[in-house]
Amino acid sequence: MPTMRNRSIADQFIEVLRQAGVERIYGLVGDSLNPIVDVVRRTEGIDWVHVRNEEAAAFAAGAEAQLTGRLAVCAGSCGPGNTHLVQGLYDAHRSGAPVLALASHIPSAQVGTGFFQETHPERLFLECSHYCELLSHAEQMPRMLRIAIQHALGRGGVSVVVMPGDVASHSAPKPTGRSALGGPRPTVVPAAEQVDALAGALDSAERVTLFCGAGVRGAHAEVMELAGRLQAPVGHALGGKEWIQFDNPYDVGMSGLLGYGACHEAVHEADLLVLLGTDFPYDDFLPHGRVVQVDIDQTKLGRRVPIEVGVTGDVATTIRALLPELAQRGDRSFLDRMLRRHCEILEGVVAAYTDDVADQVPIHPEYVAARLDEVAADDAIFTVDTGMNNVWAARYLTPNGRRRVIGSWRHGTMANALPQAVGAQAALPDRQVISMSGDGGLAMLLGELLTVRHHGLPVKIVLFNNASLGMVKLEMLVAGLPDFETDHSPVDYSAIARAAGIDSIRVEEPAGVREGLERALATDGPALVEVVTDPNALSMPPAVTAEQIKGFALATSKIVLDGGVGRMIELARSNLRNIPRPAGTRR
Ligand SMILES: Cc1ncc(C[n+]2csc(CCOP(=O)(O)OP(=O)(O)O)c2C)c(N)n1
Repeated sequence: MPTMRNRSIADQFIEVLRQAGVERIYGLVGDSLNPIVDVVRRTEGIDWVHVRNEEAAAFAAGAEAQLTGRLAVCAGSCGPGNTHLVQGLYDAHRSGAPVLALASHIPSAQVGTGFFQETHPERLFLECSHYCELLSHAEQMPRMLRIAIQHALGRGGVSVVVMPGDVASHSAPKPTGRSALGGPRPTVVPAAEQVDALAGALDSAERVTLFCGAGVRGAHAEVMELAGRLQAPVGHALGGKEWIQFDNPYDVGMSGLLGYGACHEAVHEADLLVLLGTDFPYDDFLPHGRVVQVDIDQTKLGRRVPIEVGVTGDVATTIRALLPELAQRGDRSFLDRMLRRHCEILEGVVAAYTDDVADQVPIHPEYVAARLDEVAADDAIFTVDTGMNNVWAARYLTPNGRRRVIGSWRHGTMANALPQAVGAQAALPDRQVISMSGDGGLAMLLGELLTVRHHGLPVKIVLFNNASLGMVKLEMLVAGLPDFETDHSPVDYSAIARAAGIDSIRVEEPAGVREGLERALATDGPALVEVVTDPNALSMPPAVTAEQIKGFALATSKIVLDGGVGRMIELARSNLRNIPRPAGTRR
């Protein structure tokens, strides 16, 4: 270890990160970053995860932060190394993931001269960070780095420290010392008058529906109690699924473009909709009647539709404060109608799905997703590519409170799944990590196969290879456009992965799907299962406008307008069995 006297800013930087519990930095070494990388080389307890594109570094850090709740770090060298970070940082920031990005910079004496590789990182990252500052003077350390860390952890999102390579090599004029971080995020207790107002609104409504987003994390018991008290159906946005769609006798599925089941109806037929911890952006899917909202962040209140009451508070605490003010309702007619409707919808599509697809070639992607759900571990972590995989994950992955499912839900960028799997597996080496990749997504950051192999990360990649940008094909069809430039010539990705040193299987017949997945999941190291899937297996949103149908019909008459909903049907059926039956009546 260097003595106190010759400690550099780079040494100090890494020491502060270690104090904050950081165990790895995702990035690509080079020029201005080298002083930092050299300290990582010499320091116990912190590793360098060598990615092939800095975009992947930011995705990986974002995944680690989302899954662990702790600070995760990525780094890019000056200029192009920085600009590559942008996509992943947008994703991390919009997901509220506490990520620190070290944006290395050109020599400080050259700033403003149009120097080789010059960008202005402190402008570049402004929109995808809570904090983005230039560390141009050694005296700013270690304070500036600690401020950046506090912003990432405290506000939930990205902080960027921009540091010219020469500053990293300076000796540190100040001792590093120690400074405490803020600890876990605080509970936000709602104001009593807001809770009263919410109780008043609920009392005055006959039919209430709860609609849940990612903010219901940790509030499962409370939401169930509230739903039981109000006899209210519970729907969710994609972000809420993993926290609420299990052990849920009130489940009516999901709303939105990828939605299914009776959620849309329950949301629209309620005379009061309760938004719980959701910033669901598709206001077209929200009713314009009476809405109340609970969110930990006041800036989210009323930003999608006008609300009658807004409560700033965390969901569990708010519901606990609310329950004593609510009487138990006896009338379950609305709830039961919605549960029946939900089951009916699922029964309809499941029949279509199970009858056809077990023998269908090319393989129906929903068949793959359903098998994957069956064979994956109870505490598997799924990372899901943007594209049709969003639909398959939303409809087929059965949450249980232990599994995790992350994707680019808010930024909606392609190619997220594999690098997110890298971060998930690096941070949680004992968990089964499954990347649900599209062929477009995989191709976009294909080099990350090499990262997986290089670090021996036992990530399992399930590739839905439909030789098409399937989601865009669907968009074009819905808009009444013939699909154009969406299809690619076929590629054998299993051969590419094999050449990279990854165990690979290519599956072309439905009969091989389950076995292929099981074999891959049983592999010790990384494995890829490439399933050749049907590019025309499309999925329709639950509420389709006449315009959209017209477009769809214009474009093609052969598209299947269904969406099988695998094991969600089991929950729907068992919830139906819970409906109390007056003697002598049939369900
Ligand atoms: C970086 C980026 N470019 C373009 C898009 C628009 N887009 C959304 S989904 C998609 C197609 C994804 O194709 P693929 O990964 O093959 O998955 P599929 O939908 O076929 O399952 C595209 C082009 C995007 N979301 N992100």
